[in-house]
Amino acid sequence: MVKLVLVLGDQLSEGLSSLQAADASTDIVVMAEVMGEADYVKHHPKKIAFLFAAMRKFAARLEKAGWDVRYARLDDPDTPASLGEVLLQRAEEAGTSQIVVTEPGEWRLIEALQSVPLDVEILQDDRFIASHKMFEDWAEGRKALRMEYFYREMRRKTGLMMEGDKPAGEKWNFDHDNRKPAPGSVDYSGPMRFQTDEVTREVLDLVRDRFADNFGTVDDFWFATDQGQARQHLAHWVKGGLPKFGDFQDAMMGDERFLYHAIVGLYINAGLLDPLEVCEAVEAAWKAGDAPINAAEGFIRQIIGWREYIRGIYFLEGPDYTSRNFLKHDRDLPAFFWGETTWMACVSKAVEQTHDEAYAHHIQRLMVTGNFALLAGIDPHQVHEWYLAVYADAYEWVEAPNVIGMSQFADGGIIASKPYISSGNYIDKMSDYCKGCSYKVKDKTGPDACPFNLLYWHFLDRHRETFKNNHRMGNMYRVWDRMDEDRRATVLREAEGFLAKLDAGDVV
Ligand code: FAD
Ligand code: DLZ
Ligand code: SF4
Repeated sequence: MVKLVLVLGDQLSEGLSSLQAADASTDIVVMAEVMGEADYVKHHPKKIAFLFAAMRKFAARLEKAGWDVRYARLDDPDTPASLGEVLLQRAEEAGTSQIVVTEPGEWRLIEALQSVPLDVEILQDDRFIASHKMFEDWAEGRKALRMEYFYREMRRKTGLMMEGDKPAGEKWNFDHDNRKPAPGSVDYSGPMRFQTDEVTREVLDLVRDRFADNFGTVDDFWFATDQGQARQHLAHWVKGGLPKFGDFQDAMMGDERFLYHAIVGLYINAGLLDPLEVCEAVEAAWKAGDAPINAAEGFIRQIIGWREYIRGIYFLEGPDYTSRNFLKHDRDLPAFFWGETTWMACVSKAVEQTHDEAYAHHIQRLMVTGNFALLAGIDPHQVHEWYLAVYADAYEWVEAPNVIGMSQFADGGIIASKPYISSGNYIDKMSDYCKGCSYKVKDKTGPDACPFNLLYWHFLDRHRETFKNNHRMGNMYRVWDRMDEDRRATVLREAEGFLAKLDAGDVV
């Protein structure tokens, strides 16, 4: 019987397990732009445009390679609303009930496909280095699932930056060298920007027309939309950005949205770049003496360490992960996350850049917007839906553990051994935001006090019972307890005042 191979929007890889399991001379590839995937959260228009353009180009490439591809476009009135309905429609047309698909990256979609009344075979996604089994075996019996130990296994498994069974440079981790504050200027021109081609232009018109109300814009669209372009971008970054990637990985600058970051997450996650090919390019640059060891190791750790570990946690923890709320936070996401005015320059800059680019780098996500949401006690599910919607690289398998786990501590400490919180001091040290802010980062109390300063202590105080025995937080509590009582009362009162304004919808 003919098989239908369902290829999802983030499965644009020729080596995909479902394609390998099918026969180009008899089987049929099904791809579809459907409203059900495009609006279950209000994705950023650039993310939708990127995926649709890349899907259309990938479909054309498969056709060129001899596949019979049945591609449904969003603007075709016959296109159903969900992928399940598309499968039923195509199965009837082809007179088959056999479906093969590589495992989707979201429980929601896995469950939806499992409930389609056809013979749906779900294959492992072997574009990842660690299979579910490997991660489960590694996790089995461990008290704490710390990324660092998993990462070492991945170094051994891939052989990346290994000298025999020892890590290159005699250290597994060069993070110590990777914490420099914002540089005076950036000597890298940023990600490679591509002219829009005909396919992309058509998609941009469609997205402008159908997703006009979503947060974000398609203006100045520059993403790569096929494998060839993504590879050109990678080579450009390895040459210009990688050498200083490590040094300034944690830095933030108002006028430098990309600094030395790779901007490869969206391409890898959609399947246009293979994670190992990216790491091998970085390793080769280091071996050739074109990039220092702290940059190469730091980057490879993000991909074979963090990325794989995060995925392992998502599938290990199961479908209820996104509804966890360990700290019982229940405040609504403030309107300034959707672009309304805030006087906090750091948040305003991070949100503005997210609106324009569907991108913010790791420290902006973790220590600005994520830090604020955690300190202010925002409902983690709302935070999760925001991150899933607004970033071009966001799919639940990777977004949820980063948000629910790493950023909001809503999983109770599976990923993070302590909450990632900071006062304004950290943001001031790592960025140039504070000098243009209406608040004063040096003010700990008073009308101009930086809200991060007030909320930091408020968070620690209100969660004392939960964290007082966390040995990594002992110092924070000692500093708080040493403050004089009046001052502590003032901080808490002013923090409450700030939160009350937030709840009232006042501009803060
Ligand atoms: P670079 O900074 O150049 O890093 C290189 C690559 O390493 C990334 O492209 C990515 O593939 C990988 N990587 C680094 N850190 C992580 C991580 N923690 N988890 C997974 N991969 C990692 N990443 C996503 O791909 N999708 C998301 O939806 C996402 N949401 C996040 C939400 C929060 C709150 C936080 C703190 C992090 C999130 N990340 C997410 C991780 C990280 O911020 C992005 O991968 C990175 O910013 C993408 O930009 P880049 O390609 O320029 O990465
Ligand atoms: C994110 C996304 C969007 C916006 N649209 C589509 C689509 O129309 N068709 C499709 O096959 N996939 C889309 N995707 C990606 C899926 O949502 C993705 O496969 C799941 O989130 C699992 O990672
Ligand atoms: Fe952000 Fe506070 Fe600095 Fe303003 S002063 S930019 S709110 S950290």
